[in-house]
Amino acid sequence: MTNEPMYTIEQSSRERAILVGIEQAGSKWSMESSLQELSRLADTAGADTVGITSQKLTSPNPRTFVGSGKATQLVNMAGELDADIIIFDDELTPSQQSNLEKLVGRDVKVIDRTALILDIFALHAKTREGRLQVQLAQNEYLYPRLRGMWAHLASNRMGGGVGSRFGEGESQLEVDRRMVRKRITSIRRELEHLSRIRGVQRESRYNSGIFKIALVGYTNAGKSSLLNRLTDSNVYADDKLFATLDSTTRKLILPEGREVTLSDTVGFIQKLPTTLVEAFKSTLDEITNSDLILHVVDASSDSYEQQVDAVNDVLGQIGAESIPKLTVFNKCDLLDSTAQQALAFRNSMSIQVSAVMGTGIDELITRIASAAAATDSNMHVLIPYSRGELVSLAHKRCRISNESHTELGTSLILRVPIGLEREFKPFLITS
Ligand SMILES: Nc1nc2c(ncn2[C@@H]2O[C@H](COP(=O)(O)OP(=O)(O)OP(=O)(O)O)[C@@H](O)[C@H]2O)c(=O)[nH]1
Ligand SMILES: [Mg+2]
Repeated sequence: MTNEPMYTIEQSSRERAILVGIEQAGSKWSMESSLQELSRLADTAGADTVGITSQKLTSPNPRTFVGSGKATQLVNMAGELDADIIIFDDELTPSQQSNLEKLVGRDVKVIDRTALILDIFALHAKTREGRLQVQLAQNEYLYPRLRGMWAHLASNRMGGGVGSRFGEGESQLEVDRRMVRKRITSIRRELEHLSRIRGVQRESRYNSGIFKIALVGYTNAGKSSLLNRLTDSNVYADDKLFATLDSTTRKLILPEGREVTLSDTVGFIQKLPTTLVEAFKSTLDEITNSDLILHVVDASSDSYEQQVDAVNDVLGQIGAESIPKLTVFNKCDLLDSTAQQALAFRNSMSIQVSAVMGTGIDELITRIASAAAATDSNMHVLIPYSRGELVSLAHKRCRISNESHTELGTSLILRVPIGLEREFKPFLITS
């Protein structure tokens, strides 16, 4: 199932990271699981976690995020552990980041979860559109931080590695506010152009009456693996966060012969930077324009409920909350039968599968077929023999319950997807 990795990070170039978490009352996520996830993000970006520290706070310190005592402790820790980078689990304000950098000294970078996620996106973006979307988000993030970052670059401390893949291919000269604004405007313009092209492609798919399904879910839930399993494809799937950035669409032929499309999409994560959600609007349109969302959930994760909430939050942000949704619990091969039963009991409308083992896939396909049929309308048409292509279209895209040949043409009783109704309307038998 797993292809060759799309990139490799040499062990020798891996960095040593210290993670910093804040325990805040009322948070849905436990600090431990959030930090565990941060460590996986760091790993994906090319840094090994060598130390973790945390603090209980009601609100962050405006100067250094953590308290001043903790900040001093962090400086010492960085020295003792020979750290290259300190990663905060929450977003730092530009001034907190710059104060912390001053404190910690020359050789250590200070970044936050957002910068780390942007970094991974930069590493994984493959298409022109994907790269531009990441660059847009990076520039938006960079803009208020320019002063601190500029001092950073000028003193040549960010020699590369995690958190420094900003402004790919840009000269130092460009790194000032005016240039960043200009860059943002020009990226936006190009993205709008690409988005229009994508819109036209989507429109033609809509007109073709194809039922569109989007695989949506928390990063690493198994969306790409499920796409591969359902469509016998070989898209990149890996035990890395954000393995997929660009959406891939594949055809799925249902047992009745009808074609639908299945799109793999970028994974979500808690505290997903809003700059990324905005920048990825066009890619996320793949979700908002779908007829059915398969919400893929990693049932083996201890935090699956929080992950479901995080995904639903983003779906709300992009205006996709009203699209019909089917929850697909994946990785059920990793659960024992008691856990499987409990899951089914608590989520009666959902379905359990294993993309890797292939269990539950037939049932999933049946559920997809009924969801696709639910939006269709019943028609009885008589297609003249001169319009044979319409009969072929019906076989490809509709569900036919009766087909007979008369003197005047082919008589079909069928369920027609909304997008195709106008093709068949002229041939309706009204009696
Ligand atoms: N045990 C088990 N592992 C699975 C299953 N489905 C996927 N995986 C593994 O989970 C990891 C992530 O799978 P992907 O398909 O890349 O997940 P994704 O949702 O596309 O992740 P991103 O693109 O990174 O957001 C891979 O190592 C898969 O082999 C499953 O049903 N069972
Ligand atoms: Mg994927």
